[in-house]
Amino acid sequence: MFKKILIANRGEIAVRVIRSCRELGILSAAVYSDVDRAGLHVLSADEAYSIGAAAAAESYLNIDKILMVAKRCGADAIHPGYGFLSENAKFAQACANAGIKFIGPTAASIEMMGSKTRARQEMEKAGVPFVPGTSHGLESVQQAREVAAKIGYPVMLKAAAGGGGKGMRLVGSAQELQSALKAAQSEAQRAFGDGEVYLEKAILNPRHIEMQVLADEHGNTVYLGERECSIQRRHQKVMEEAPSPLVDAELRRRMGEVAVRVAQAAHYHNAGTVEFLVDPTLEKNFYFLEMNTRLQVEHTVTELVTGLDLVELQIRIAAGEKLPFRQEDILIRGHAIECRIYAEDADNNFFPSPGKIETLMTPAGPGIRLDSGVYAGWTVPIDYDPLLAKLIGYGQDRQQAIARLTRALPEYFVGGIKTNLGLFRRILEDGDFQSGKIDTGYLDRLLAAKVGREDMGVEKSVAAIAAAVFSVLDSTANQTATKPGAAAESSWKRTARTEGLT
Ligand code: MV4
Repeated sequence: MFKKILIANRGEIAVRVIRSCRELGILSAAVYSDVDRAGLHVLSADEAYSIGAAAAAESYLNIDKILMVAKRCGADAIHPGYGFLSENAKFAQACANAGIKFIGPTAASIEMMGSKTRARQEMEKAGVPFVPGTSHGLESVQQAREVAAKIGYPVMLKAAAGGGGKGMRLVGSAQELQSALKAAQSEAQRAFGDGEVYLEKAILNPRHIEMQVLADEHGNTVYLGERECSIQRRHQKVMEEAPSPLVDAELRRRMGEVAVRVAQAAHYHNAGTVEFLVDPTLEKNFYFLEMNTRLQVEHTVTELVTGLDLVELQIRIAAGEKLPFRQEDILIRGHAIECRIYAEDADNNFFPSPGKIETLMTPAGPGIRLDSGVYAGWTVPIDYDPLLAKLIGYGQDRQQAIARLTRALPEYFVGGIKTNLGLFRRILEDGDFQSGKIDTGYLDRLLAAKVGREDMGVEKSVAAIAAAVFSVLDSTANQTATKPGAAAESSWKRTARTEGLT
């Protein structure tokens, strides 16, 4: 087993990796940029090393600096977390060349999945169902027209080097195709330094469902069930759950077996995620979309419903151990829902809202897990992704997971900066969410339907005045906790007390 692992990341995921290191008796080494000197991951690790300026290119993306620190501190492995260098084939290769184990797949697997056209070619060979379209870059408008006419509009233009929704274009008709292709190609060139663009049939109102896989370095590959990831805004996931309300045991097995085939075709090892689009028809046709060759933000919901520690398993796999279970040993039990808590202003188009956290109160209790990267007094820097923490509710079924999150959210208070915490109550109370009617357009619809801010203000004031009047009229109001129907009344008083803190 490794003696020391360097974590090439920051925030909640660095803290998460440190926790598994500690459980395994492995020393952890953090790295930090100038603005992260007092970050929670720095305080949590056994050792910490400065790697440069705030700009990620100078620090968390600087391969040479990170490898230099790893050698200097005697780390025998590097965990890349997610984002930053986690899906950088050059970094994985540089680690291998330096004799330091990269906790993840090989550079070759990362490279194969990094090119979406290359991945489509390989998946076609492996007999994996994927969306109809081209598996090579488009050569001309003429060729694009021919393919689009054959598969039918609308079609989607995508950058081969893209992924996660960047550089994507929906094209409704042949007339739009020429200008859309030109724009997509130059955009891809600018964003990725690679203008290759391919074409797929567009699946309208799809669900985004992904399958977690684990593969050891001895040829064993298993799937750990799916995550429903349809609740997103501008390709940024907001809430994820496992299992998906849409997926039954049979569909899970079919998707899982395809995901394992994808991993095997990529000679994959370590933890990975196979993304699928599921069409909104009753047949629930599913199509391979891409494979993420890293640990994902939302791995937590899979951990809760499988009872496994994915980071521990990543480390064991990288150390050469065999998977300690077979497919038939993996059971999905209960239901988990993750809320991504971002430092952003929900009232101002979800604009990032960094700054100093003046007050912090955190939820706990039955079925609640909080993976956080912040503390009271910490200044959230503007330089990185604004994810502060992940609040995860777990229960024996979806209803209990919802009830626990609904209970825990008002226990959570972040003072001094804006967060999206208020959004989750709206989602949890929404009828469509509660009945599992969610697709990739769900959150945009919910936000479009929102009541104007001014109206909300009036409503709040009226309710607060009403609560005050009732509390005077009803002399038993101070015993509200045990009275039926007391929740609404006391919640206003609680709101008033909480807001008094700001
Ligand atoms: C699609 C699609 C419809 N048809 N491809 C967006 C993220 C990237 N991973 C792929 N994406 C999509 N690809 C075809 N052929 C719709 C999306 C899509 C989407 C996918 C997952 C989660 C949210 C999404 C929101 C809008 C569009």
